[in-house]
Amino acid sequence: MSTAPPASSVDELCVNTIRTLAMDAVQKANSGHPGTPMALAPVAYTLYTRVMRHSPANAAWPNRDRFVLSCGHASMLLYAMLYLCGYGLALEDLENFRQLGSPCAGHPEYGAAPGIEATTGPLGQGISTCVGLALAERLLAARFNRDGHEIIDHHTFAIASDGDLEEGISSEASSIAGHLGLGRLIAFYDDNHISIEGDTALAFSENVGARYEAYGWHVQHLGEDLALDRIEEAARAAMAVTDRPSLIVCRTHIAQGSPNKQDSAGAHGSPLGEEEIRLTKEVYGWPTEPPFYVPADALEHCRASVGRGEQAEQDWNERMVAYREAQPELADQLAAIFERRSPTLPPGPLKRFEPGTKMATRKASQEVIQVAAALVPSMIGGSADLAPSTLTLVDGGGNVEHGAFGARNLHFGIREHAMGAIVNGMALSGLRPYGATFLIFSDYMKGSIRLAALMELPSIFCYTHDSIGVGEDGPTHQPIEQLAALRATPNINVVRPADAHETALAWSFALRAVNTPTVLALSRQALVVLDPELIPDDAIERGAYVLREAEEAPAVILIGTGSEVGLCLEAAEQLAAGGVAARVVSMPCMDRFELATPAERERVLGPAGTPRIAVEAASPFGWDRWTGERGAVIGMRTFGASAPEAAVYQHFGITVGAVVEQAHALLNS
Ligand SMILES: Cc1ncc(C[n+]2csc(CCOP(=O)(O)OP(=O)(O)O)c2C)c(N)n1
Ligand SMILES: [Mg+2]
Repeated sequence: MSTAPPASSVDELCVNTIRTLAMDAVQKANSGHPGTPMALAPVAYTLYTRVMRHSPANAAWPNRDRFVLSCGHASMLLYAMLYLCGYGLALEDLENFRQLGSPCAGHPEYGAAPGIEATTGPLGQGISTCVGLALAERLLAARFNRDGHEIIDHHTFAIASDGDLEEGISSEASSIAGHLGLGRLIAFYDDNHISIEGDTALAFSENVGARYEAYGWHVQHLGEDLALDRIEEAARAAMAVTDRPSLIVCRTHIAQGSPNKQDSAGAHGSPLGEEEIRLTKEVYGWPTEPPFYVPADALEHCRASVGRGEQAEQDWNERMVAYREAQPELADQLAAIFERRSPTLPPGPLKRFEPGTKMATRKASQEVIQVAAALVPSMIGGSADLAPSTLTLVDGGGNVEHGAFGARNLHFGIREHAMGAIVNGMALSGLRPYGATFLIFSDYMKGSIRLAALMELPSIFCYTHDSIGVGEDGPTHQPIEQLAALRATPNINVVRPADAHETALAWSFALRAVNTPTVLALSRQALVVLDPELIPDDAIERGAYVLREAEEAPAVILIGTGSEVGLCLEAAEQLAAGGVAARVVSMPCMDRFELATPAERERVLGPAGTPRIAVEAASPFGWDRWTGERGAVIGMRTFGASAPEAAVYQHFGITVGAVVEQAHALLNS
């Protein structure tokens, strides 16, 4: 006779195991969020054990269904699920929740443990990243699936909380997801009426379901009855709707089962307390001791996911064998994407330009994009309604639209914030995505740029109109502090090319990146094209190089980036005419130059004490690091002004004359 309990009680056992693990881990850490995992346990459990195709033994299986816990504060829900399903987390890891070095960090950290699909915590980011994941799935399916060979056909699941859906980024992302009809995106909305300050009625009263219907989503209301069969049915109904994303609204109760904390904001972000845990476990019919109790039956039941996953993966592998036979070239391309292989690109600039002519770096970028797009099929991107200005369209690439996912050019609409998260989701899927707008609007997407850096994704953020050189549009459109802020962020390479060739190298650099996002800062205005022989092939990797050597030992070193490099070159000529030997250093990527050895640094910037002048039409913040004790920085200390470009540069004293004057002042001091 079998001793296994009837199915329903195993389910209950598993759900309560998730709940009690969350309670106990938060209590032990004396920090964290117990209430939301307790309430959402039935949803996550149903997804992981009944609905999703996933392979715990190989969390990176390319055609797995994705799951993202957008409300990252409920991280214990994910950790409990990953542990129970056999993803490689140990119970000990859960016991070390929120401790140094534990894969179970306060919020899910991409890469910390197998099965964490994205870093979440800043509310709204997770579900918006899911739009990128779901879009990538469609883009890949359109490119690689062939009749009889449906090798890409996975779903993207998310759980989003009130905070996720209050945040503007999710509105932007959900709007475009509806517009594009991303039918394989399925989000559960944890409608628990609670956020940190109390009842959500304090600040949130719209009809969320109706809003999502207006976005073009398929919306279901589960109400309060979260019986597992109902959750499963709703998920399957959502999967059956293939032309629209789905929202499943669940009226949950935070800290469900806790006699004194259920439905209270107090259960959001504090341990329940030993006594309340005891009372809650009694309600669940759970042994009050020991903590972190995992019934063998629950573990065994969840671990069956491993075998099911292996089977699903094996079936898919067989399909891949047939696919490879039928489509060997596509199979190779796809493998490169799955493995997130860095594309092989020829050394040097991807395109040659005529030295001495003038060309905006955004214009050079446009020409380079055409070459790069031909070499890197997985390079897919677009702009937030500024393509005629950012010049980021791939010629003949077609527009990605509902039902036209084989195209190349994305149109994000005026949704910078979501564009950042969507680009990140695409990068998570192995594509080489880019998103473009004016540098000033990088502020709108800073949260996503930061997550790209934190997740170590090679997202490309292509920003044009990179300075007061914008001219007439005035201070609202003239970036000042953006470069400094982006450079201050760890693991971002900010590249501001001085001319068309540096721009070509910059794209090549960005596309080859493996675990660092690249920010490109490109000029609106025309800049003189430099002699490519003067620019080393690895100029961006090195970060800075000597572009113009002085005739003799340099008395002063001029350091410029982007549009100000040309200005430094002119100043050096004038100084030379006046008998002052000046070297010009182009520093397209300060972040990379930070990695230079002391010897390389001295080779480029001269020994300590050398007079140096940095010129950048932006905040001088951070430049003194390079100019040193006998240095000066010519930059912007205020917001800009609306006037023709030349007049603005003149007005703010970013001129050849000012550099020459500053050099003399330094040498005479
Ligand atoms: C962008 C952002 N702002 C603020 C926070 C801090 N924060 C964490 S959870 C939360 C709100 C909690 O409400 P809800 O999203 O409904 O989650 P629940 O309490 O229901 O789990 C806030 C404001 C955050 N994580 N991200
Ligand atoms: Mg809530």
